[in-house]
Amino acid sequence: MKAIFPTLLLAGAASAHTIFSEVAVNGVWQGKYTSATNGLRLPSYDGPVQDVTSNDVTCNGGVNPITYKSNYKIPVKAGDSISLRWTHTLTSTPQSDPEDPVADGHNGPIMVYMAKVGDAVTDTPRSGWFKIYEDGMSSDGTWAVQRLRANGGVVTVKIPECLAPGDYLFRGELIALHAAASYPGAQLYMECAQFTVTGSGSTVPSNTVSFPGAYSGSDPGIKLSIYYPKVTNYIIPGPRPFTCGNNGGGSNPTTTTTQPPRTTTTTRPPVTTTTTTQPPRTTTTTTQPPRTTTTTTRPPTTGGAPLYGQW
Ligand SMILES: [Cu+2]
Repeated sequence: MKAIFPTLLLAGAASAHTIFSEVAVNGVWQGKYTSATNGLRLPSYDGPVQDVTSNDVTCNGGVNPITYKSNYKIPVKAGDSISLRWTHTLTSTPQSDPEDPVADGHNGPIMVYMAKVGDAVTDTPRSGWFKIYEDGMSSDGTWAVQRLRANGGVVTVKIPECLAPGDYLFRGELIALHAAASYPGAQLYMECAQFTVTGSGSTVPSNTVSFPGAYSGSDPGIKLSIYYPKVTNYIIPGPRPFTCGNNGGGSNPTTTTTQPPRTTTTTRPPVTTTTTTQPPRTTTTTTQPPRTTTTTTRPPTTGGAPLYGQW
């Protein structure tokens, strides 16, 4: 929070938080906070959780008490497409509030986790969480949160097709890193949706983490300055996403074992693309000077008017 950009932080950080406040299944929105069948556990206050060791990181609550608790489980099928809508407050819209879905400058990653439970309405599991989606910083330096803002607060993910039927909690998480240079500083925003998954899959991912437990205050993705030096290779916290057919089965890797594959996977497409098609490579080279220019322009930007609206 220390005033590298005092004006902007005062304008943006005091109350400009966010809530994962609505779910859609295959494009059909399930209802806002006033709906008893929205399947969500919602706080009325949009504040963050900053202590990553707190029980609040599971499904919020505690510092942001859950005031709207649905007793409904949203029926979904393995393979369905699920949209998450973040809003600045429970009542805001992008039309009514410039800080909806979240204030400009609350940059950071967006992740989705699931955990199989006995009863999605009553259980709040600490363990058994597997990640199904993550978006951090892309190679052009833009953040998941910027993409979220550009998309009206909506992120869409897919329920893994191989998942075994049953009740699951579905945990959407956005981390704002504008004040993450010291710990606690990163702002974690998470809510849980209650699902009953149907389908013919049989996989219960075994490569799971706990909340709390998945993150530590010293994680490079939790404690970092995103301003200086400018982040170029953001490391998203937690495990890499579960994918069907890869590590789907029984006795499988821990978080540590899974991480190398991720690097390999991430690296492969670029290599293949570059090797196979040389024109694209030229395109890439052409694109790089502009990027450098952008970087050079940023410091002045932060001092004065937000040229790109990113701070
Ligand atoms: Cu905030």
